[in-house]
Order: sequence, then C-alpha cells, then structure tokens
Amino acid sequence: MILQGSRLFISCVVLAALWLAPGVLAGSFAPDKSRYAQPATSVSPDDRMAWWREARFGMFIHWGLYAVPAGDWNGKTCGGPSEWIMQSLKIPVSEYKKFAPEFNPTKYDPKAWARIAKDAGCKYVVITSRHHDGFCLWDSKVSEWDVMATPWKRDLLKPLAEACRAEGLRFGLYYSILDWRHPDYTPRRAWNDEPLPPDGARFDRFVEYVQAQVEEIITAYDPDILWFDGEWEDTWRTAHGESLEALCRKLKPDIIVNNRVGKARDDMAGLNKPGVKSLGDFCTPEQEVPSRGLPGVDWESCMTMNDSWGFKRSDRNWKASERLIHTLCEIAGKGGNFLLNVGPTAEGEIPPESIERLRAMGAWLKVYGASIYGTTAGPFRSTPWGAATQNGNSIYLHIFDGVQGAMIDVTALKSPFKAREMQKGSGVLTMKVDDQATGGPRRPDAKASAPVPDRTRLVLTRPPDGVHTPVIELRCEEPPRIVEPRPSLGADGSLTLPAIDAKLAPPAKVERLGGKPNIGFWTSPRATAVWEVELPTGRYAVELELSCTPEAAGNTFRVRVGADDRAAISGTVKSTGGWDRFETIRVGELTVDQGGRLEVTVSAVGTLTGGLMNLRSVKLSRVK
Ligand code: FHN
Repeated sequence: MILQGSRLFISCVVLAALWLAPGVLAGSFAPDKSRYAQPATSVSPDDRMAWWREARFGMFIHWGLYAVPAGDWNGKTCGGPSEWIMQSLKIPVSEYKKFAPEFNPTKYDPKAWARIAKDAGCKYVVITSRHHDGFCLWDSKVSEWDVMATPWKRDLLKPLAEACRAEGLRFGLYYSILDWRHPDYTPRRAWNDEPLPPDGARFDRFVEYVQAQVEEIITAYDPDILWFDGEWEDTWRTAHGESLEALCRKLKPDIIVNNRVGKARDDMAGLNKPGVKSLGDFCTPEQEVPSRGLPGVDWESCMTMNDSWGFKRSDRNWKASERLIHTLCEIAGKGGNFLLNVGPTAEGEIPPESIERLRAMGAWLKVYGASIYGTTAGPFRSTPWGAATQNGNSIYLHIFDGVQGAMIDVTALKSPFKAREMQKGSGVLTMKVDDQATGGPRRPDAKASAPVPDRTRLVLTRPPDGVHTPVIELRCEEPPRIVEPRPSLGADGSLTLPAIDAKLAPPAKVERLGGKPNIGFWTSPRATAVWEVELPTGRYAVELELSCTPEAAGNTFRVRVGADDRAAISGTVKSTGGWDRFETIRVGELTVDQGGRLEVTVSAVGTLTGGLMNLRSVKLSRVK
C-alpha cells in the first residue's frame, strides 16, 4: 500500500516537474492585466488599413513540421490538407514529435522567398508562426515545442521578416489559437498523449500561454498583420478574443488583426455573422469569393493553389495560372484582397508549381497592376464578361478569356469616357463602342461632348493568341456616373432574377451551394428578397428555382410584383430532397395591371418552421 502510495507520490512529483518545467523556465503564468491596457496612442481603422486596402494581393505561407510527412504517414495518405495530418490520421503527439528531428530546412532561402513574392506582385506576406500542431517556427520562451527541437535550432521568422521588408513587402504572422498538443488546451484530442498537468488541463492557463506567445512574436518581429485562426472551438470565447486583440493593439497600435481573433466568423464564408460581436479589422472568406462586394467591409479571400495549405506531395490538383489571375480580378472587383498560399517543403523550398503560377501572375500584374492595386470595387451590378475595378475616374474592365467578339455592355456608365486597352500597341484588342442611339459605333476617343447614348457596348475583337485577361480602361472626365438599367424582359419575353441581384432582409443572405449563389438562411418571416425591375403590364407565369429539405418543406411563400396584392401568387414549398438539390417549380400566373418600375418581392407567409427555402432565381415569363 505504502509502495503504491509512494509510487503515486513519485509519479505526481515527476509529472509536476515535467509539466512545470516549461513554466518555470519561461517565467510565471500569473495573469498580467497590465499586459493589455490600451496604449497611449491609438491608430484609427482607416489609417491602419490604408496600405492593406491598396495592397490587394498577398502571399500566404503554411510551413511547419507537417511538411515532413507531407500528407503521408505509416503507409497512409491523409484526406484533406497536409497540415491537418495529426488530426486526420490521429497521430499520437509522441509519434508526431518524431518529425522534429527530420525538420532541417537546409534549402531555406528567405531572400529568395521574398523575391518570389515580390516578383509575383504580392505586397505582403503572411507566414504561419504556429499552426494547430502547436509547433513554433521561432524559439519561444514559453514552449519547448519549437524550432530549437529540430536540427535547425534557430529562428525561421526573423530572416523572412527582414527579407520581406528589404523587398518593400509588409510582413504578417499567422497564429493558431487551436492547439492539438498543449496539455492545457481543451477539448483535448484522444491522440494527445502529452502528460496532463497535475491539476488537469486548465484553459485559462492556456490563454495565458497564447497571450505570452503573441506578445513574443509581436515584440520580436513587429508584424504588420496578426492573422489568427483556429478560433472555432467552444473553449475560445469572444472575451478571450477581446483581450488578445487589445494586447495586439497595445503592443503595436497600427497592427492589423483579422476577424478570427473573435467568434463572429461565419465558417468558410468568413464574413461576420449578424448578432455576434465582431472583432478584428477584416473578414476572412476561405477558398471562396463572396458572391458580391460588401461595401464598407474589409475582407480578404485566402486560397490554396492546389487543395492543401501545407506541402502535400500527392496533391497535384493545381489551379491554372489564368484561373488565379481571374480570381484576383474577381476579388479586387468586389473590393477584397487575395491571400494566395504556398506550402514549402521540409527542406525549405517553395514547390516549382507554385513558383510557376506566381510568376505568371507577376507578369500579368506588371502590365495590368494599375487595374488592381489601389482600386475599389467596380461600379457595375454584374460583369458576365469578367470583372471590373475602379480608381477615381477610371474603370478597369478585366476581360476573361472566351469573351472576344462579344459585347461588353457598359450602358450603365452615363459619363462620357475614353476607352483604351491597357497594353496599347500590342494589338491585344481592337474594339469599337457601339452606340445604338447614335446609330453606329462611337470612336473610343469620342469627345466628352458627344451625346450620351441610351445603350453603350464595347465590341471586342479577337486578341492574338497567348494574351490572357486583357484589361480595358474607361477613363471618364468626371467621377463615373452609373445608372443601372433595371432588369427588364428579354427578347423571349422572360426575365430571370438571380439571387445575387436581390436586396435581402436578414437573416436571409447569399451563399453558394452547388457552385451557384442562392439565397439561404431564410429562417424568419422578416426575411425578404426584393428585385427592382422594369415590367410592362401583362400576365406572367412565375417560376422559382429552389431547394428544400423534407424536414423544412410545407411552409407558404408569396411572390408579389409591385405593391398590389392582386399581382401576387402564393405557394407551398415542397421538398427537393436537400438544401443543395435545386429544382425549378412553376408557381402559377399573375397579372400586372400597372406596368413600369416595380419591385418583385418573395417572402414567407404566416409562421415559419425551419427554413423557408433556398432560392436561386425567380423567372417571370410573359404569357399574354
Ligand atoms: O484549419 C486551418 C487550415 O489548416 C488553414 O490554416 C486555413 C487557412 O486559413 N485555416 C483553417 C481552416 O479554416
């Protein structure tokens, strides 16, 4: 019994020694409330965001121990991204730690990395200082689980910060709140075989650890951005985020922090959920682009070039360079930033496939960069031919491939303009402005006094092969005046109203299911979708492209044209088998007695159980 007792006693002493060692080595975990008292100087959001809004394009770097297995372990390849290998293959921490002696990035060349980012046209770099595995790329004073546990045994972040700044790039650090290894982190993973502290896992102590590390990396590297991640588990609460954000701002008043320090992020859509206190300076859509611009909201879409953030040797699913350029144009056209990821190898090399794509983007930006950097979202409601940005009196049209010979409708632009191709003289594009009102093409350099037509279209002819995503500048002599024509009946007598053109009353919002935007989260009778249209008097068939689950089916909806309930039709939502399974249903017919500029409104009728529907579009077809 005594033996048992003493063994028990000894094991407690050993455990305590093991666990406290980092604490003892690193100083106290006693909360230091002065740590995040607000600084004497503060910087306004607009001042600190100014460079970021100009930048538009950054390089993300996911680098860490996960580059050693690179997606493969024990004869298995992990599903999903390689930096998740510990979780996806449930690797015991004790096993995962065996990657540390193999992490020796002898080919790491931070100057080359910074040059690659610079030549790609990136204006900032964000690198993972610590991902969910908890491994630190710097010599942390509060952790032994860092670069000193590898043969490299020296800081990896400082040389990159210096190289980036030498290239005129801003430098940011990604920091994961989620930690699959730390003994105090909860919820603890089943495969975390790190010894528990004698008094058990204490999340408050883990928060102190996070604060201490964030203080370390801000103090050591003076990052322009702190890119938090891994905030989604219940143990991390808004209050933690508020303290952490306050600490960041105290240490560096002009630092930019993303919204993942708090709890408002709406999953991969990355925008702030209504009704949840939002923190940070910008929203963070991931692997997607919001369906439309978000006036007054700073946001950055982060994406991989293949499917994995960390280096994954089996992941050959590389996006084409042209697609990445189009994504950059689409994001800038909606007023956002693009953070494009590379996943270097354990030896310290950026994969050649990534370099190839970054070079192609850099070559395009060398010619067309003025249409991206420093621009704001384009002024047109929709750009089926590509994307559009604006900078002062200039509007830039990014013409995606396959559009040659088509009409670029810019009727909404009422200000006189001069049109020019940005790569002048290369024969990239010949074009004419086809003004129906004046009975023929208006020369692109028409005098400002020329009559403003009621329909203006650019007719593009085919550029020579090999020229991709050309850009046309429409230069106005005044701030561009935009009057969007209201959607009206097409030649076939029908009008389709897409989800992204609707004005929505919350909680309804646009999401993307099946690769197309739809109105979703229709969970309250207050939610409505409204389209402004121009419709002649007449009788119309009404069709909805919608989806609904069997559980939510049965609610009643109404489609109304104008304010007149006589021009309205109701229906009951039937199941289509799932929220992502859309069907077009014919609701019936309605009569518009008084045509003109009207509103089409879709709403729920009566009480609502679950979601009303997911709605992709409303189609009105003239029946007589
Ligand atoms: O789980 C991480 C993932 O590994 C990667 O770091 C991305 C990049 O934003 N963030 C999380 C997934 O949302």
